[in-house]
Amino acid sequence: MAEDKLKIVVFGAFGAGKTTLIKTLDPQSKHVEADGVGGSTTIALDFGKVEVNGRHVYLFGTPGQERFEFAREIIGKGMDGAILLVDATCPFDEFVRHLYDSLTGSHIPFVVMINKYEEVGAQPAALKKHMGGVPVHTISAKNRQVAFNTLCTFVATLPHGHGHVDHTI
Ligand SMILES: Nc1nc2c(ncn2[C@@H]2O[C@H](COP(=O)(O)OP(=O)(O)OP(=O)(O)O)[C@@H](O)[C@H]2O)c(=O)[nH]1
Ligand SMILES: [Mg+2]
Repeated sequence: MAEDKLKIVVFGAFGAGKTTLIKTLDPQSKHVEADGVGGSTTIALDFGKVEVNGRHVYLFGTPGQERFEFAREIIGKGMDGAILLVDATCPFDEFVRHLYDSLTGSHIPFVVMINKYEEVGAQPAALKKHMGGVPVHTISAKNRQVAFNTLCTFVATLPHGHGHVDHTI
């Protein structure tokens, strides 16, 4: 019987915490980043693996900078599910709206995770008003238990037996 494999792609604006989330979920994860102002930024992708209730979840993180749209398109191919990570300290701007609308239009199952809820100025309730009909969870990408439990809840909603991910990864 084929193993149950899931490709889940993390989308979100620049600095939302996508790389942090994947590092927290898989400390062995790999990251292609460049030094930027005030820290590093993803310029290609993040890649991590985690087991959720016996299912092999392959996590791909995308770059958040707008100019990397082509990378998001490539990384998103064949995904079984997506996470839209939104920074609770930032407004729901045009770019986040674009990511949200793209996922809604794709018919790929996705979940919204509002990150950095513990930060000063976090406004998760204001963000939630912009999103309807999709599960929204409030997390901290630095808190493994919260992040993992939220991922488990999402994975449990995904159908079995896809196996899109290539064995060579
Ligand atoms: N307080 C707080 N800071 C966080 C959290 N998650 C991420 N950060 C910080 O936010 C900054 C950006 O995090 P990254 O994980 O690099 O964000 P990213 O979404 O991968 O960014 P790009 O790759 O540039 O799109 C870093 O300084 C992180 O330490 C969180 O849950 N709480
Ligand atoms: Mg990143």
